[in-house]
Amino acid sequence: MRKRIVDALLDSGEAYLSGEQLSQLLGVSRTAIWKHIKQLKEEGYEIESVTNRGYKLLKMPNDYNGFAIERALMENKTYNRFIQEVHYFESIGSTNQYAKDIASATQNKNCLIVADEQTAGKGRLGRTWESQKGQGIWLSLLLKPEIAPENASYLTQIAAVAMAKAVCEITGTETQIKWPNDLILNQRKVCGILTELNAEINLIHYLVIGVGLNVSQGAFEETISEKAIALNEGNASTTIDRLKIIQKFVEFFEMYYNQFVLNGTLEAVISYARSHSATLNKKVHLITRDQTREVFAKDLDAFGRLIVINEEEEEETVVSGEVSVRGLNGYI
Ligand code: BT5
Repeated sequence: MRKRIVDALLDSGEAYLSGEQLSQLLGVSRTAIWKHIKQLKEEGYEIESVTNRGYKLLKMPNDYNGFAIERALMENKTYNRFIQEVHYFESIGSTNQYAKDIASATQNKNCLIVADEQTAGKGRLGRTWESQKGQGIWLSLLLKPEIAPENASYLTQIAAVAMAKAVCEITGTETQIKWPNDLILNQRKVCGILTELNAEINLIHYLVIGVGLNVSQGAFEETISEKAIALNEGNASTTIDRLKIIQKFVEFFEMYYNQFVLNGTLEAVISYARSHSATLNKKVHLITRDQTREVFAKDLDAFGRLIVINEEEEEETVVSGEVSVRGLNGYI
């Protein structure tokens, strides 16, 4: 609908189009038109509204916008409408929070939420995620998979591998995966993933996978400047097409998601995660909620769980937690 409104405004050029005219043209109520116009403004369209005259489009947003993202997804050769709705914001608190807010209203649709800036980006465990305007890809997938809640963390691995592969394909840059959810470039964090789940004991209501990828930051806030990096590695003259990365990310994610949700296999994902791991074959600090232990990271099992050799020289399988390779204060 919003695309049709934009087309109508473009056709009308310098002339104003009234709410009534738009409503007749598109067969929806004036209130619906008003709501779509409001959302278009949030997406960066400059639309003038004048009482008794109507609406006039003054300026389109930059190339990074909801329609451009939808168009890019449709260009995927293998794309089968995996994403049924794209929501784009020039600025928002957190795409994960927005995804949760709309979860019940979107029924069974898979949605992609993208923002050019987040003012309250979230990391795990209440941490914050720096998401400056125009500098990265800040997106969330809202999904309603029919899988057991305890398997939800596997989708985080799928997202990590899909993003690592997308980055590699579009920019040629190889990143490493720090178990379970970070992408690393030159020993620093270039991407983080936050998966949030709303479920009953054996039923997922919805799942939100938030991915933050630093693309072209010049400088990070001081507190993270030692451990964060962007794909352009601080070089302002390197241009990286965020749309193309999103397009490839969704393409890979859809492929692996279907392999897992429909056929129960994660083989290709785990094989990529193993060969691109920043964690395996190293002594690591394993950080769980109440303790930190030094263990040896031996392998990933068929579901991407971390197999470690513990202090008693016994093999142990770890489902969740964080690892630090260099030490408690080091980053990777
Ligand atoms: C994560 O948390 O790595 C998950 C980040 C998820 C961000 C996405 S963006 C789209 C979606 N909407 C959201 O609101 N969130 C998701 P964690 O492992 O807890 O790492 C957080 C820590 O990384 C912080 O405490 C900082 O030390 C560091 N950090 C913050 N911003 C960073 C950045 N842009 N790049 C690298 N490190 C960062």
